[in-house]
Amino acid sequence: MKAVKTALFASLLAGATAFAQMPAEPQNTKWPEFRTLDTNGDGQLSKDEASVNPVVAQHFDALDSDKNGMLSVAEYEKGKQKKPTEEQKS
Ligand SMILES: [Ca+2]
Ligand SMILES: [Ca+2]
Repeated sequence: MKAVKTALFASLLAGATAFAQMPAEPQNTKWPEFRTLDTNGDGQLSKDEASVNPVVAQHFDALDSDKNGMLSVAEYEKGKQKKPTEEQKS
């Protein structure tokens, strides 16, 4: 009887550990709100500001359509609206 209880406890513990390791929101963290990244609040994303998010940093040059080295809200929103499938096509 004791062995059964121990096995049950072990499986509960394993289940709890697996649950704790699950990421909370795997998709929605890819493109955070613009103002979250715009740490100095000037309405533009510099490369330094974008570098905190690997996905945004990766697309920075492609999104900077006027090539001024900064992302405006409009430029950033274009990237945000991109679907992963569309990124693979282009
Ligand atoms: Ca800024
Ligand atoms: Ca720009």
